[in-house]
Amino acid sequence: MTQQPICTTCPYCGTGCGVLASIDGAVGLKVKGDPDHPANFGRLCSKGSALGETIIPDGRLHTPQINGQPASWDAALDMVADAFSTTIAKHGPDSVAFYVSGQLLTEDYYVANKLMKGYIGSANIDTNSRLCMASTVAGQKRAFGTDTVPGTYEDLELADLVVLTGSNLAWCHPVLYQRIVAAKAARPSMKVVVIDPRRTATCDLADMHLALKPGTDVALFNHLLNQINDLGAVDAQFVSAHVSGFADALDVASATDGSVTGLTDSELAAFAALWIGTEKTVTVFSQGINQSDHGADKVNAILNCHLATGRIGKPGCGPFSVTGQPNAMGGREVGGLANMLAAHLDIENATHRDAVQTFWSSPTMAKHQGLKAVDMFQAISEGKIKALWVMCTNPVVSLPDADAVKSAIAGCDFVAVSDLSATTDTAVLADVVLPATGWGEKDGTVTNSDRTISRQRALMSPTGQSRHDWEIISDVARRMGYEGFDYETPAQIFREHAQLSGVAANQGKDFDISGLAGISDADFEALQPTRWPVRANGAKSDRFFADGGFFTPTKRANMLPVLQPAPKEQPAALPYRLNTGRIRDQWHTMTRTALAPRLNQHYGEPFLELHPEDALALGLRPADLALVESLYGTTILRVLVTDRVAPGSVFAPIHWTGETSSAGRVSVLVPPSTDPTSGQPDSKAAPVAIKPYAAEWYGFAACETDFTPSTEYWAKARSTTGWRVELADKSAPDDWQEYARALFGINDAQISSVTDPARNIARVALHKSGKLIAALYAASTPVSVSRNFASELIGTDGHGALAGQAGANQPDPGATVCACFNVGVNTILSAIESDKLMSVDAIGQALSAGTNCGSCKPELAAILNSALSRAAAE
Ligand SMILES: Nc1nc2c(c(=O)[nH]1)N[C@H]1C(S)=C(S)[C@@H](COP(=O)(O)OP(=O)(O)OC[C@H]3O[C@@H](n4cnc5c(=O)[nH]c(N)nc54)[C@H](O)[C@@H]3O)O[C@H]1N2
Ligand SMILES: Nc1nc2c(c(=O)[nH]1)N[C@H]1C(S)=C(S)[C@@H](COP(=O)(O)OP(=O)(O)OC[C@H]3O[C@@H](n4cnc5c(=O)[nH]c(N)nc54)[C@H](O)[C@@H]3O)O[C@H]1N2
Ligand code: SF4
Ligand SMILES: [Mo]
Repeated sequence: MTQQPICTTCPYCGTGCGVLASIDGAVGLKVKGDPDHPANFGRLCSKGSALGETIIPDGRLHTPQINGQPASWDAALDMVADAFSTTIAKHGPDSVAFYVSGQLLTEDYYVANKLMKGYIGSANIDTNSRLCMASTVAGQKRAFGTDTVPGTYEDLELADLVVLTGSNLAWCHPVLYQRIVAAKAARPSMKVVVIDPRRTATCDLADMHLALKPGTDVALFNHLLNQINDLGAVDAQFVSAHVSGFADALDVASATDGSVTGLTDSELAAFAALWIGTEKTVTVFSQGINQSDHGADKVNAILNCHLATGRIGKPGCGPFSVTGQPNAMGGREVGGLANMLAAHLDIENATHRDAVQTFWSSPTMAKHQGLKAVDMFQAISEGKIKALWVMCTNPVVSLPDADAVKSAIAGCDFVAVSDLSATTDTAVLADVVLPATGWGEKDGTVTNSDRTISRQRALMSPTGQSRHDWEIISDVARRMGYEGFDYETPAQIFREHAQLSGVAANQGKDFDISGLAGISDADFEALQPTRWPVRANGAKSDRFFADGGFFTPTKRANMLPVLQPAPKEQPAALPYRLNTGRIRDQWHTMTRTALAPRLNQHYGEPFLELHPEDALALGLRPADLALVESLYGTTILRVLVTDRVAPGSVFAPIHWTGETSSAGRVSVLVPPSTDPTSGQPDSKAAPVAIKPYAAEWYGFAACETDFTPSTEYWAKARSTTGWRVELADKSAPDDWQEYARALFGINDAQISSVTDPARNIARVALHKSGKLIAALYAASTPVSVSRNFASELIGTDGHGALAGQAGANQPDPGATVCACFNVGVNTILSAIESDKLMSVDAIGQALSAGTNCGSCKPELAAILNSALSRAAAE
C-alpha cells in the first residue's frame, strides 16, 4: 500500500527543495523532487534522494533520559524547568543560555527566542547560524539597514555572469548548481567565475577559476570597485539617489593592492573586464566569505561593487548570499541570534524592544545583546553560565576549539540537550536528553535562501515518545510559571509570528508576512511555497532595492570603506593553513546522512587534502595517515594527495565525530578567533603542523554488526552489508585471530586466516553457519584491499575474502562516484574505454551514473577529462 505523496521540504541545505514523500508498505519512505516547487522544480541531490534511507529507527531516542537513564517526560521537563528557574533566581537571567540551530523550524525557533528574550529576560540565545550566516547578517545590516537577501533563485538563471565566491555550490547547494548548469547549457554565452583557493567540483562549470590566496577577497573586490570607477562603470544616478559612503569606500579601494590576492595582473584584469562588462551579474557567496575573522568586511566589499553599479534587486543581478541550513533564514526572521530581536528588529533600540514586549505582553525584555556562540561557551567554561539548553545542534563537533567546548559542557552545572539521538558527542554530556521529533514527523515552516517559506509536513507519527521542539520549549516555559506559551498547533505560532512581523514592518523593517497573520488552520495546512514579503495590504515585490528604498534611517544604502587586513603570519611551528568545509554526500555531523549506506561510499573516512609538493616534503604518501596538530588540538586524517589545494594549504572535511572516528573532529584544530563585527568564527584558516602518523599497522574491517575499535586511529561507516571500518595503531597484536575476535566482539564464529609475519600482513575471516560475518585485513602499510569488494562479501559464503580482491570474473567497481546508482570509478573508466564514451551524458546512458540527482556530474566530467587526456597522450 502506498500512501498519497505528501508535499514537504528537504531538511538539509538552504536551497529548500520541495519533496514529494510517501510511505510505501514495501520499501519504506519513497521520495522524489516536487515538480511544482519553485526551488527545485522536481530535482533532488544525492542527500535529498537518500532521505528514505535515513528515516530509520536506528539511534533514535525514544524516551527522555536523565543522567543516561530513561525517565518520564514529567520528570525530565520538571528537571529542566527547575534547573533554569533556580539558576535564574540565584544568579540572574544572564547565568543561563540556549544554544539553538538553523535546522529548527520557524515555529520552534520563535518560541525559544520568545522564552529567552521576553520571559527569562536575557539575550543569551545564540545559534549555530553564528558559525554560518552571522557575517552576512552583519554585512547586509550595515549596507541595507536590514538583513535582506535582495534577489531570487531565478536571477541565477537570468544572469549573464554568475560569480561564485567562497562557495562550493556543486556539493553544497547541488540543485541550485544544477539550475545554473541547465541555464548555461541552454544559453552558452552565460559565464561562470569561481573564486576559491581550492579547485572544487564547482570549478567544472567555470569559465574562469580564480584560485586567490585565502583571505584576500576584500582585496579582490576592492580592486574591482576601483576598476568600476576607473572604467566609468559607476551608476552615478543610482549612487547619488540611493547610496551613501561611495567616496570613502572608493578611497580605501583605490589604495588596495590587488596583487596580494596572488592572482596575476591579467587574471585581475580579465575578471574586472568580465564583471564590469556584464550588466546582469549575480555574485553568490557563502562560507569562504562568511567564516573569516573579517567576514563582514568581505561581505561589504562584495555589496559595495553591486551598490556602485546599481546592480541590485533587478532581474538577473545582485549579490546573493546562499544560506546553509534549511531554516537559516527563518531563524534570522524570528531573531534567534543573540544580537537581534524578533522580526528583524534591533535589540538595542528601546522602541523596538517596547513594541515586542507589548506584543508579547511579556513580563520583561532583554535590554542588551547576549553572548555570541564562541563567547557563550567561553562563559560556560568560566562558570558564568551555569545552565545550558542545546537544541538541534552538535557543538562538541562543530564549534571552534571543540575540545574546550567539550570540557565546558562537561563542566557546566546543568545541561539539557534536545536531539533525535542520545549518542551525539554533545548529548552524551547532558544531564537531561529530550527526544525531539525529526524530519518526517515535524510540522511547520522553513525559509530558504530566496525568502521562500515552505511547509515541512509530518509523514508519520513521532518515534517513541518524542515530541516537537516547540512543544518541549512551551512545556518548560509553563513549568517555569510563564504565561504566553499555550500553543496547541504550529499554525497558532505561525500566526503570532506573522502578526509580529506586521509590528516590525510598522517600525520600517523589511521582514513582513503580516498578510498571513490571519491564516486559517486549513490554509496553513495547505500553504504553498510563498516568498516574503507578504504584506497586509497585499502589495507584492519579488526583489528588493532596484529603486533604492533601503531600510536605513536615510533610506540610502551604505557603501563601507573596507580594508584588506595584512596577511597573517603563519607561525613557524604551524606552517600549514587548514581550510575546512563540506563533502557532497554528508550533512554536518553525520547524525542523519551517515545512516544511508550509499551516502558513505563517496568518502568513507576523514581525510586531508595535501599538495604533492607538501606531501613529498613531509614524507607522506597517498593513503598514509597524518597527525595534524594546532595549538588547540590534534587529529589523525587520511592523506589525499592532490593539486586541488595550493602548496601550504590543506583542506579537511568537517563531518567526522567521536561517534564515527577516533580523531576526526577537525574543529578541535580551529582557533576560537572570531570576526569582531559579526562574532563568526574564522573556520577556514587554522594554522597547523602536519607530520606522518607512525603506524605500525593499518587495517580495514568489514562486519555485519556495529563495533568500536580501541585502536588509536579508526573511522567507521555503514555499508550495504553492515559496517566498514578503517584502523591503524602503533603496536601490532601477536595473534591476529585472537585480536579479530576481540575487535568484533564475536567469540562463536569459525575463524580462518592467512598471515605473513615477515611483511606483517594478516587476513582474518569469521564465518557463522557458512556465512561470512566479519573480515579483517591488516598490513604494515595502508591496506590496498578493495573496500567495496570486501564489504559486499559480508553475508555471502565469503569466497575470495582472504584473497582480499575480486577474481577475474568479478570486476572491482572501485570507489563509488554515483551514490544514487552505486557506480564506481573503475566501472566508469572501463566503460569510457570500452564503449568510447565521450561525454557525461554518454556515461549516463551507458551506466545510469549521474542521471538521477546529477550531484556527481562534476566528478564524472573530471574522470572523463583525465581518461580522455590520458588516451590522447598515449
Ligand atoms: N553536502 C553538504 N551540503 C551542505 C552542507 C553539508 O554539510 N553538506 N551544509 C550546508 C551548510 S549549513 C552550509 S553553511 C553550506 C556551506 O556551503 P559552502 O560555503 O559552499 O561550503 P564550504 O565547503 O564550507 O566552503 C566553501 C568554499 O570556501 C572556500 N574558501 C576557503 N577560504 C576561502 C577564502 O578565503 N576565499 C574564498 N573565496 N573561498 C574560500 C573553500 O575552499 C570551500 O571550497 O553548505 C550547505 N550544504
Ligand atoms: N571547522 C568548521 N566548523 C564548522 C563549519 C566549517 O565550515 N568548518 N561550518 C559551520 C556551520 S556553517 C554550521 S551550519 C555548523 C553545523 O553544525 P551542527 O549544527 O552542530 O551540525 P548538525 O549535525 O547539523 O547538528 C544538528 C543536530 O540536531 C539533531 N537534529 C536533527 N533534527 C532535529 C530536530 O528536528 N530537533 C532537534 N532537537 N534536533 C534535531 C541532529 O541529530 C544533530 O545532532 O557547523 C559549523 N562548524
Ligand atoms: S539541494 Fe539537496 S540537500 Fe539541498 S535542499 Fe535540495 S535536495 Fe536537499
Ligand atoms: Mo551552515
